[in-house]
Amino acid sequence: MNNIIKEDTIVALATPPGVGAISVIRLSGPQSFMVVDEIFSGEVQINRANTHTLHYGKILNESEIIDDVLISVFRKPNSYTGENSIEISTHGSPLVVQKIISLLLCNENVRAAEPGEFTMRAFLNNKIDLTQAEAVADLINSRTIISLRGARNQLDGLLSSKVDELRGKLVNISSFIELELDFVEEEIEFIKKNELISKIKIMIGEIDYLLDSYSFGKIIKEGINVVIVGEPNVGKSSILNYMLKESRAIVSDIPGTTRDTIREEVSIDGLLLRIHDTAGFRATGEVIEKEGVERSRSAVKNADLILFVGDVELGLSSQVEIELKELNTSANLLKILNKTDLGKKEKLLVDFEISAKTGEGMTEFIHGLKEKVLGESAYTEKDAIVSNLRHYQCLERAKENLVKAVKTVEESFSGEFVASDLRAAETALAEIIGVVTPDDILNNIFSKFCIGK
Ligand SMILES: Nc1nc2c(ncn2[C@@H]2O[C@H](COP(=O)(O)OP(=O)(O)OP(=O)(O)O)[C@@H](O)[C@H]2O)c(=O)[nH]1
Ligand SMILES: [Mg+2]
Repeated sequence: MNNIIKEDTIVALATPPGVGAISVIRLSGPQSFMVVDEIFSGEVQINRANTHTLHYGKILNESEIIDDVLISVFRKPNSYTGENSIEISTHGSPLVVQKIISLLLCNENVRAAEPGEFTMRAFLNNKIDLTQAEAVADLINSRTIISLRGARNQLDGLLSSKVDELRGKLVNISSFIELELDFVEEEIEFIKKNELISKIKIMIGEIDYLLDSYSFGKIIKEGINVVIVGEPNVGKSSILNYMLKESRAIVSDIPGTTRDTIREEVSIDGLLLRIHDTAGFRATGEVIEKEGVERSRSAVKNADLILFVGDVELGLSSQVEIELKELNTSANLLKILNKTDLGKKEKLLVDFEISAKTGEGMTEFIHGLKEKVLGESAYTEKDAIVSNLRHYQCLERAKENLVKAVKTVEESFSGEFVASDLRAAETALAEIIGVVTPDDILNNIFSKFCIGK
């Protein structure tokens, strides 16, 4: 695909489909200007227009006016894709857009863009590296300010420059080994064994730091699953409603009000929480309630954080505790005592005491929840962090090869083997930024984009 791709001129709607104030149709490729000239009537011929200029005119189907438009001209290499590129701003009507795109597609030099193809071209034309291309998708899909910042930093090259720095160090170490291989007859030692080992170990440490950032990176990018469990009537749904600031789930004093699992999203200081209010685990013979309990169990299995709720009357149910143990979850757990407004009956060991009714203790609880999720993490979204599984796996491979290299040096110091381990580590790092990335991986990455990006 990659060889032909750059010869074609591609077109797609760049704004969301549907009615809006304005829609933008984007073209990229060598024929962009010529193709648009065939259906555009304005004061200037687009093919002669300067880069970064804007032109008013009409799109015509023979003599019929389809719409008045504004055309932005980007000449290569100064465009998003690095190719000649056009953006047509039309009135935001799906019919107008459809008509203009089909007019453009009538031209044999034009075809509809594949998902992510504009960004893929930007990558293939070296406008951005692979981590930056991936950050474009993350940025578009960001749902909270923190995840947006993380994607923005990756787009600005924070991760790329860290990986580049590591590659530089690796090349530097490798060059000593290669030199020794060249002068093997003379038996000249260019680097001491200990020094070599310590240099590689420092690199392993730096890679470990990046690997460790993955859980934080994943949390800020994807958010977490929070599951509320506890006996009937302790106030699980009331807690959900409080956090959402709306009356989402039915609350009543009848035990067993919530029978299904309810899932809602809320952002707390930029951290995305998917909160699941459940039916809990009460023993029941009734078929709908049974299903509800099954759903509670499966929510717990996918939980990152469990809110185990009790109230001042019942305390924390030992039955629920047993259920949670049986489910063997690795999720974090916060124990919460609700309804403190009713007065405490006994002293209980819990993380937070709250009242979903009066709001007492809620600020501390929500703050504590955030602390629990982000932990004592030394990372912030401003650091070079790994939030993408592909990057994580490449780093792991780089590390494995470096560990192997250390072992080789320690055991035999056979130059060829060390060199080959270091090369494998370098390839793994290069794959992150896309210097050497197999086509199927590229296709996989870009196919997840939306069309028009
Ligand atoms: N006094 C007081 N009552 C509360 C508090 N939180 C909830 N309640 C009341 O407790 C009852 C049960 O609340 P829910 O939120 O429906 O409890 P639940 O755990 O979701 O119950 P089920 O869905 O039946 O399992 C309702 O009458 C609520 O008004 C609280 O902090 N203080
Ligand atoms: Mg409920």
